Amino acid sequence: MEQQKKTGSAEAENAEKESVEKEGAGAESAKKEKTATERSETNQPETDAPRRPKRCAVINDLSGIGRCSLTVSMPILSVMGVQCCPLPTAFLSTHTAFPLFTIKDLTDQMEPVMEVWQKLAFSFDGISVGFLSSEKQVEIVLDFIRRFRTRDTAVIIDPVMGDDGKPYVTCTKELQKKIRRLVPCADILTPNLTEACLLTENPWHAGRWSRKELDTLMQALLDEGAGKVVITGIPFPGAIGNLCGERGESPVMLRNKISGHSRPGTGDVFSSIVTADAVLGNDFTLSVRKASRFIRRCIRRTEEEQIPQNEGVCFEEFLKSLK
Ligand code: PXL
Repeated sequence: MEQQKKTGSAEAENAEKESVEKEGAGAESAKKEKTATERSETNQPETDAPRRPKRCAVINDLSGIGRCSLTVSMPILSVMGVQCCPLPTAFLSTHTAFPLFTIKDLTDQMEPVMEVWQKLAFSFDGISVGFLSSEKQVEIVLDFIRRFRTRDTAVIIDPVMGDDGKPYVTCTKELQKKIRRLVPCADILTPNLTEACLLTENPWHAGRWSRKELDTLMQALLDEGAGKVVITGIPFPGAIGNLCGERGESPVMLRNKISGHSRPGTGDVFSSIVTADAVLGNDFTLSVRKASRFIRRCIRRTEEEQIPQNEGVCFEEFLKSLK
């Protein structure tokens, strides 16, 4: 116990030194972002990291109603055996697709929380990023990744920007532009089709997408520096496709039969499963299959129960199947 305490305080001291050094190095932030493959070698994992359950920082909003973001990530990561450490970006009554919502932006809380986590020398096996409510939050996320990423950290970016060809009401043009800066940091990037278009400035259209159009979107995202990419929610007659890509390899289309209408929050369910699997070191393609099958089951049950569209998918009774 005593030994652990000593180790802990030595780590905290080191972390504190590093945070002071970082403050002095203001020019660092102006440098080009490291790509996913240019991992930081300066941040060392905690000495007890191998003995504890895997731990993931989840930077996302907390919406009281609507089954999205943290209310989805927390149970899914937990049931899959990964500790979920929320860094909330905003607190909302209901997600932004409801006709009414309150939103309390939490940008001013994020840096102090990050400081405390670093001073206490916590390390993360995963960093997952979702809904951001201000441009400043993108800078904070970049700083978070710079401080906490080690060679062994999986960084999963879900660029939550819009759906059905339209940006979400809180995602301004400026914020969309800023979120693009996160692409090179992603070991795994999980845009839907709308977000893939917004990130690459390609036009979105309704209906069928040719394989050539999809491969162009995929290549543009890989060229921007993402390690692995899955473009979700690609429409096929009677099915939904997810295009998985990785540098130097031909993209693979995985299709799953449609079980009902798409709903808010399914992207969050998807990215949470992919996040937990990445942190656990599980195969990416298998994880994408697992996530889309899980969502299909949830949508089917949600429709049977006639749950309103905006309330997302009732995943609760199926959580155990992710164990
Ligand atoms: O599921 C994406 C999402 C996350 N968070 C908030 C949202 C949405 C989509 O509408 O409004 C607050």
